[in-house]
Amino acid sequence: MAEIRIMRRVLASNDALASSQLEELDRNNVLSINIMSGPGSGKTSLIERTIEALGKKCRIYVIEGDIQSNLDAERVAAKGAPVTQINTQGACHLDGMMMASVFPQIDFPNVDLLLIENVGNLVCPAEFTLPAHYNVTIVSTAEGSDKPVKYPLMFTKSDAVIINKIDLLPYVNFDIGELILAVHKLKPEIPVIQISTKTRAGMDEWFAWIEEKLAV
Ligand SMILES: Nc1nc2c(ncn2[C@@H]2O[C@H](COP(=O)(O)OP(=O)(O)O)[C@@H](O)[C@H]2O)c(=O)[nH]1
Ligand SMILES: [Mg+2]
Repeated sequence: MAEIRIMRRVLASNDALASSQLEELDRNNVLSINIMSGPGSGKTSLIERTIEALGKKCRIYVIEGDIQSNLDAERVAAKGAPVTQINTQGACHLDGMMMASVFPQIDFPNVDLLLIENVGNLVCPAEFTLPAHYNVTIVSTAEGSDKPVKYPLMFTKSDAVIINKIDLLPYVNFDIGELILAVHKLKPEIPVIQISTKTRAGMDEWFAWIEEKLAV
């Protein structure tokens, strides 16, 4: 019981921190999007394509979360966007304390869009609120279409779901109808956007989704 109480307190203090960080973003007119998925679903690839498509229209800043390495930050930097890598040293999610360690270095008055790549994991990232206006979950076709049923919190916390790697549909057992049905059972109105970051199919729908949020 004591453990449950401590966990509740940890989550409550994280929520408070994230909401004060969100206020800082609001003061600076920064739209923040937290991108979550299992490892390898295409978070970094989505960020790379987004920088290519929107990098000239708006000032993008990226925070990369990984247990170890700078590999994703190097990929993002190669696309020309400023980026900070957070290594969580074993933690399976990003949280407000980790954001607090990098926020002071970011020149928010000169940022329009903050993209946060969470640690690849379908469980913990959903429990730790980040300073984000929107949460987006990616499922790739290679993972199977049962993920919303197995990991519901991730999907109920999301504002959009992306199905990536649709170029692989002929080769994998992935039922798009089943996935959409399961997602809508958890959250009826949520958009489900089908893309391939490889062939770029469907990417315009994703860019339009972001541009609509940027315009608000
Ligand atoms: N076939 C295919 N591969 C993809 C697609 N998107 C990403 N990948 C590949 O999937 C792997 C993992 O992608 P990455 O963006 O690093 O995923 P992350 O771990 O979620 O950041 C890489 O080898 C990508 O090239 C896609 O739409 N189709
Ligand atoms: Mg990545």
